[in-house]
Amino acid sequence: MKEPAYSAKDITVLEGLEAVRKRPGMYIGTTGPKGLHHLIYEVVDNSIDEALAGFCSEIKITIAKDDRVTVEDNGRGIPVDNVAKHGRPAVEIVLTMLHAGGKFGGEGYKVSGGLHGVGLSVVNALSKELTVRVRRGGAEYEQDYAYGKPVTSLEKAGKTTETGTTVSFLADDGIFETTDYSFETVAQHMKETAFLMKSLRISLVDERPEETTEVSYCYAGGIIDFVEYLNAKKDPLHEKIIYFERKIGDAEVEIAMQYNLGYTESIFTFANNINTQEGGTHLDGFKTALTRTVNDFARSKNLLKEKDDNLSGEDIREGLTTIISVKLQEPQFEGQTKTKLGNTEIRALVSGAVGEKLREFLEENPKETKIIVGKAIAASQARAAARKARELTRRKSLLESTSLPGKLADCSSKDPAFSEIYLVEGDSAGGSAKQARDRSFQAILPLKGKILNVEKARLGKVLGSEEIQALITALGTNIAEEFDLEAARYHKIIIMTDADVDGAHIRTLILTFLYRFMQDLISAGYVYIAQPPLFKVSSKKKHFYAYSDNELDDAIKRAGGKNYSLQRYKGLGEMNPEQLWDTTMDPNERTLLKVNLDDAVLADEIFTTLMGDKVEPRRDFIIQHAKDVRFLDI
Ligand code: 0RA
Repeated sequence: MKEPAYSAKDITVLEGLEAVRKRPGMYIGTTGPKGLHHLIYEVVDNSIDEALAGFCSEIKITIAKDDRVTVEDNGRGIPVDNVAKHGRPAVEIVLTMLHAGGKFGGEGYKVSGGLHGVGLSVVNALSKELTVRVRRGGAEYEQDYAYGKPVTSLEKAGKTTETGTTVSFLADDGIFETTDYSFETVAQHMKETAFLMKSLRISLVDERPEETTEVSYCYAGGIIDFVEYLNAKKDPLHEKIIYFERKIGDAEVEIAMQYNLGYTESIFTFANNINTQEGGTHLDGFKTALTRTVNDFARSKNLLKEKDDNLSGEDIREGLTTIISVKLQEPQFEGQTKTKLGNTEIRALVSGAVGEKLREFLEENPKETKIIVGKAIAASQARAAARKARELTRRKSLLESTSLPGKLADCSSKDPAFSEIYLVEGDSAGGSAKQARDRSFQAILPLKGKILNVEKARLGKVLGSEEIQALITALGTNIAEEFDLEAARYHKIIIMTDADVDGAHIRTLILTFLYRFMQDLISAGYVYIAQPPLFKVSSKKKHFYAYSDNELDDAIKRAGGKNYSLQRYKGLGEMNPEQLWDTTMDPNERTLLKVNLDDAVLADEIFTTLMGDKVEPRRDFIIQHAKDVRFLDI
């Protein structure tokens, strides 16, 4: 057992909580669903810090019928003795003073997570009610708060031999747009966290449905299990998952990797358990060292001849699934969404570890190595062939001197911020859309039915597809390594397909392409899904549209409830241009769903499941989500 070297005096206090209620966005980013979920993660992060310090092995989260969330851990318990400077118990300081807590006091935690690191006090400030229970030193203590302020003093509630902390809170519905937690979202986040925290058990109980739902995650293999899970729906190229770790001072890195038969690269990076979606120094260090190590090794073993070019990074990462997890004392988060790791010392830590340990692995596992290098060489040859093909088409297009695809009906605005493009299924709907649009800012690109499934094809074939070429030139950004967000010709890319199964399939194909080759377009929030109506209810001269089965009753009511006629739209083609404009394209009337990638791991899983070549998982997934047709769009 480690000696607790921490007491109330270590807790430093910075400022009060009024500011949080006045400007919640400053502290949790948003008061939408994302901010709401952040409350749970913030509380859990405190328990995780306790686990990182080596004192907590279990965390249990419960969502009650009234949306009250309880997070319980078996750590040391928040200290309850008085803080001299304030004459109040430490736990009260932690819950009422902004930035109070071990994280900022120097000693205390080794590593701290939390995207914003704002802590329990912010959760308290944004809760109508909050109760904290501490089990420590033989007793259980309890204190209640409302809107961040104590309503009772810390009281002894009984004896116990256990230790730990329980925080229950009821998010303030006067501040949050919604207090409806998504079980799936929380569960996915907790699963990922459990992978990153070897052997920590995280359970989630949802008491809201008629029948209580419970999931529990605990992975003895940590990120090795994570990679196994990510590759479960793919075909691994080698059995053994490559794993290594390295510590230097307070910083540590862990890497697990395994190749699969596919062509996509799935590398997920984390810093203090936070998914660094924008990458950063850990990812850079990994990529550089991977490319160098594999090339050096391949040459030293004569797998690459002297005259051969080096294998490119992209070639070497084809079909590679990797988790990189770093934990460090003072993470610097940069970038647009503050998910890019900036600490420069991490680059060398990671590249050093990869250089040394991967080389060792390659030396010691000739069978695996042969497969890995063979795969990279195959990728390189395919890429060379594709390049030749592309050069040919490029020359052709120079001769023709038309840079934009012929079937694009462009808009007159040249300002991307005000321009939108509709990607429309089929020529006939494309025709209606062209008539319906406001050409000053709306462009239309009709796409022929089912575009190529890029999940199952190599880059060369992808680029050979006419539809995809049209899409790339129209959007203007180029793809993959050459992708440039600044060059985007439109800041709204709207996928408009029929509201049926085929439409959903085509939408997924387009999304898969954007996800694999233009991911930043989605991260930037440029990609949307149009919502054409499913029904038209008409009475006398008025029309009412319904966009879901649920809305239909409402539309009928609004139409007077009697003497109405009902039309069910099977496709965009059944609407005349005016109707299409009114319901789906008019910025004042339409609803667009923004596609987001909040959870990169989940997104990867969805695309693999839906578009990969294993039938079984796809069927399971579709059955599981049958009622939830919008799962991609949340
Ligand atoms: C400050 C100091 C110590 C532990 C904690 C805070 C702590 C906070 C939370 C929040 C949720 N669960 C928690 N568990 C612990 C160190 C206490 C010691 O030295 O014994």
